[in-house]
Amino acid sequence: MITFFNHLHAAHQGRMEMFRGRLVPCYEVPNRADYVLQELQVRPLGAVQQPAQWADSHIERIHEKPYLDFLCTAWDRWLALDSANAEVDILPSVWPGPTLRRDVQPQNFSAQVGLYCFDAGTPLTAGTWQAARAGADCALSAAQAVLDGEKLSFALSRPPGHHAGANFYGGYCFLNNAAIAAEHLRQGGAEKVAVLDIDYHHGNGTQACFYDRSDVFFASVHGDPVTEYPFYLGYADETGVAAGVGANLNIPLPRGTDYARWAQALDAALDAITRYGVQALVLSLGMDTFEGDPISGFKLRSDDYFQVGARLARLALPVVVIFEGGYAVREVGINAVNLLHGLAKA
Ligand code: Q9C
Ligand code: ZN
Repeated sequence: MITFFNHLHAAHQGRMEMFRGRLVPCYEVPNRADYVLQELQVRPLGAVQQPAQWADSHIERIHEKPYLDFLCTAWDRWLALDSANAEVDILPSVWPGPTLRRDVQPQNFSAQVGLYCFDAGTPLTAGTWQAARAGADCALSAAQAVLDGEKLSFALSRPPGHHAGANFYGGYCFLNNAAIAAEHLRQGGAEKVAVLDIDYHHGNGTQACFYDRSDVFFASVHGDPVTEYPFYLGYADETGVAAGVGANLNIPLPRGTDYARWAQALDAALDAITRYGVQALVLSLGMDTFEGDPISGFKLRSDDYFQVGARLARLALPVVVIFEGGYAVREVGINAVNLLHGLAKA
């Protein structure tokens, strides 16, 4: 395995997120990635490298230009409004809900924040763009490694990506690293690829990126959106549109699901990927399925992740692993590295 890591991830350090009418400390913190790196040093799986610096054109294959322009200028515009804003992060307070227009971009800064951001839990901070951009470089380098013949690569970056879409952010995510990696595999010659998302939360952004495409199969096992974030996508009847009909598989599971039941759902997703017939896999690796996760509801234990990795290895596909969620910070490294060892050694 080859791992791509960039210290710039730590430049994204949200202070507070909105929860039940209060601002509470962010769950998506820099030491999440550092704990994984540390555990990879204890139980190594190959080289850890800095990513190459990739041109913006690779990111623009997934994200719209006006959205990227907003992201990379937002912090400076925020400071220009009031220099005291340096002490607080950007959160939206108004959104284009039903009957309101999304096809115009108001000049007002707060209005633009609400246009692009779909929740109040995703602070945009001084270093968000730099961290997210370096994360996309990790994803591109990891995809390139597989194109160059590696069996397994790992983009160890944050912020995560799977809730972000062509022109929106939310769920702690800004740039969709898994989608960027999948598209890079396609451009590099893989005719069909699959994205398998095993984060606790449905990867609404990734699904949206590929919903009308037959060349990228999206499969996700996640907490049932009827009770779990992101609530408004991730149901079993979402099977794709147009050319993408049959290329989207959602397996929602109830809060409280244990490993035995979760592993059945994983096997169903793996069978579907095998039947679809792809040349490479992108794994959106969220570790928030862990029983100790503070914001999630599945019951997987640390030892289970070895078996998860071994199950994934049965696909016998090259895999680009993208780090997503997982908020039990002290265990996130052990759990992620357990899975990677199961995958690499099987
Ligand atoms: N009080 C990822 O795992 N809301 N995103 C949680 C907690 C948002 C999770 C509310 C959860 C987003 C990548
Ligand atoms: Zn998650």
